Amino acid sequence: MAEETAKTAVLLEERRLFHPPKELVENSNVMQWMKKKGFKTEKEMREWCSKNYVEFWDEMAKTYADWFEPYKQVLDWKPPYAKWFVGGKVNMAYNAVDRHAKSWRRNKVAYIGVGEPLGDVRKFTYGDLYREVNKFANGLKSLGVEKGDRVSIYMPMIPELPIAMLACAKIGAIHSVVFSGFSSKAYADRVIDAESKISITVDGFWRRGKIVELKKQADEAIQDAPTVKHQIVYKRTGQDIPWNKDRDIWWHDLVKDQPAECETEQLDPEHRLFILYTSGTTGKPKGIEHAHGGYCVGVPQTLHWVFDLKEDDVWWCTADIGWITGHSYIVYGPLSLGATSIIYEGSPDYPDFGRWWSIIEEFGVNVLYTAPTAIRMFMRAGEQWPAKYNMKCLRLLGTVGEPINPEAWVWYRKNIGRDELQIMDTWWQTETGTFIGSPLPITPLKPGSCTFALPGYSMDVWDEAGKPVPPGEGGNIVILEPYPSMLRDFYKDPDRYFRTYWETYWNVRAGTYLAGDKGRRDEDGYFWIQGRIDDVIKVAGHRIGNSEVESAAVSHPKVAEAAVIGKPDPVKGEVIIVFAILREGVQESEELKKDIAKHIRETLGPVAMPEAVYFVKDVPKTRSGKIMRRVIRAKAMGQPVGDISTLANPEAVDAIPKIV
Ligand code: 6R9
Repeated sequence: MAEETAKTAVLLEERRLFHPPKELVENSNVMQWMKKKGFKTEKEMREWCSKNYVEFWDEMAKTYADWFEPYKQVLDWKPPYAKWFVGGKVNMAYNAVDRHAKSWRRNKVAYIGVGEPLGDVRKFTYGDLYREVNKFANGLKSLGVEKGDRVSIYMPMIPELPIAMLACAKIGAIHSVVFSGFSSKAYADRVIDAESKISITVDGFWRRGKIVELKKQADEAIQDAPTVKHQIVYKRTGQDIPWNKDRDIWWHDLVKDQPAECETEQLDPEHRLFILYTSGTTGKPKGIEHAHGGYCVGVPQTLHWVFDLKEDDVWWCTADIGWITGHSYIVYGPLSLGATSIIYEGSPDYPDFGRWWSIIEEFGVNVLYTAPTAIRMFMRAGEQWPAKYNMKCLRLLGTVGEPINPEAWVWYRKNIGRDELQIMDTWWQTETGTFIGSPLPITPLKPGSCTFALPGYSMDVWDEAGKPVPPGEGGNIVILEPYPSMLRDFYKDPDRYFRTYWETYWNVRAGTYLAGDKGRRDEDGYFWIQGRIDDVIKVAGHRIGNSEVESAAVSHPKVAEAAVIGKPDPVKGEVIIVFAILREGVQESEELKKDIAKHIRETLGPVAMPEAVYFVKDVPKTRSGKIMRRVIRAKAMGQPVGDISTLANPEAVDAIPKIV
C-alpha cells in the first residue's frame, strides 16, 4: 500500500524536469573539460567516458593526483580483482595535505571545526593540518606503528579525527574508523576483527548539551582486544575519566615533543588506505578495503565535477566521518582539492532547528550535501526555521543515503535552495567509494532520480537471468566495468567478497558487480533506485543488517529467536521492527519489550534502537531454516504475502500481526 502510493507519487513527479540555469552550466568544471575535449552534449560526453573508461581514468589520474613515480599501466583487470595504476608510487595523505602545505594554500583554511557548544570554532589551515598530521604520525611511529598495521579510530566529528586518519595514511598504516554512535560491543567486534595495534578515542564529546563518555565505551571494547597495545585519548570535554597508565596516553602528551616533519611513505597504489565495516546480509559486518591509488583519483574527481567546487567555496557535507560519505567527501575528496570544509560536532536540532542554517549563514557555506532523513526532519520542524537565516551564499545542493521522495526533494529546493538551486542526488555505496549514479551541474533533474551513471562509470538494470530489462521495468542495479575507487576485497574474507558481489552474474558476464539495490530506468534513461534487494535496512541513512539486529535480540537471555524487518517511516526512511519469540516459560510483558529494545540499543548502538518489539510464537521460514523476512514484512504491512507454499511453516504467517 505504502509502496503503491510511493509509486504513484514518483510517476506524477517524474514528468517534471528541472533545468540547470545557464550560468551554472557555462561556469561548471565539467563544462570547461567538455569544451576542451570538444564534446557537444552531456549524453555524448557521458557515453564516451564510460565506454573509453581506461583512457578517461588515465587522464583523470594525471589531472587529480600527484604521483611520486608514474604508473606504467592504467588497469590490470582480472575479475573480480582490479589493480589500478600499476607500477606507480603514491600516497593519499600527500595528495590531501602535503602538496597544499607546500603551495600558496598553506594559509588557506582546510577545516572549520564547529563544536556543538555555541561559539566553539577552531580553524585549521593546510599548514596547520600538515604540522598536526606530521606530529601525530611521528607519535604513532613512536608507539611502534608500522606500514600495513591497522589502527582503530573511535572519535566524534572534530578535526582531530581526519588528522588521525591522515597520519595513518601518511605512514602506510590502515585506519578503521568506527562511528562514534556505535556501541562498545560494535567497536570491540571491529577492533578484534581488524587486529588493531592502537585504538584512538576521546574522553567525551558533546551531543545535545550532554557529554557522551566515549572513552568509557572504548575501554570496555578493548579489554577484549588482545592486539591493542596502546590507546590514544584526545581531550575534548575534560571530565574525569578512568585511566590505564600502562596502555592509555593523552594525544597532547604523545605529540608534544614530536617534530613537525614526517616522511610520507611512497606506496604501491594498491596499498590499503582503510578498512570500513559495513552491514551485509549476515550478522557479521564486512570489512570493506579501499586503496590509496584509486582514492587519490576517484574521490577528488567526482567531487570536483558533481559539486563543482571552486577555489573560494566553503563545502559542507553533513555526514559523519564514521560512514563512507564522510571518508570520501569530508576527508579525502575536499582536502585533495584544497577546499575549505565544515566539520560540525553536534546535533542538527541543538540548541534548536536553526542550528544548521545558522552555520551556513555564519560561515558562508556555498555547497551543502546532506541526507533525505535530515531533510524530512527539517520539513517536520517547519519552514520557519530556515526562513530565519540568510542563505544566499548557497549555490548547489546534494543528497545521499537513500532514495529521496519527491516531496522532500521539492521542499529542499524551495526552502533551502530558494526554488533556484539544483540538487545532486548521488547514488553510491561504501563499496564504490565514490558517487556512481549522479547528476552533474549541467544535468536536467527529475526529483527522486539519481539521473545517469557518471562519466567513467557504467550502470545498468538486469533481470535475474542477466538480461538488461526494458525501460520502466524493475531489476537489479549492476555496475559493468571497474573504476579506480572501487572496493578491493573484504578484509580476511575473499570468498564472501566473491559471493556477495560477483557470483550472481559470473557465468553471464564475469566482472559484473551486483550492487544490492533494485531500480529501473525510465524512457529517458534516468535511473530510479528503489531500495535494497538484500536484508539491509537504512535507518536515517545508516546501513544496518536485519541479521545484526536479530543476533543482538537473541543475545537477550529471554529471547529464543527473532526476525527483524524495516518498516517505512516518514522521517527516517525506515525504522526497525522486531518480532521476538520468547524462551519457554517466559512471561510476555510491556516491560520486557522495552528491555529487549534497550538491550539491542546497548549491543549495537543508538542507531539500531528498534521502533517496536512484538511477541510472536513462530516466524515463517524456508525449509532450509532461513527466516522469510519478505513474507513477514508483507503480512505486517497488510500487503499480499504471495505464494507461501514452499515455507516449512506456512501457518506462522497468520501469527504475524498487522502493524500499520
Ligand atoms: C553512500 C552510502 C549504500 C546504500 C545503497 C542504497 C542507498 C545511497 C542513495 C541510495 C537511493 C541515493 N543509497 N545513496 N539510494 N538514492 N542517492 O549511503 O553508502 O551506507 O554503504 O549505503 O544506500 O541502497 O546501496 P552505504
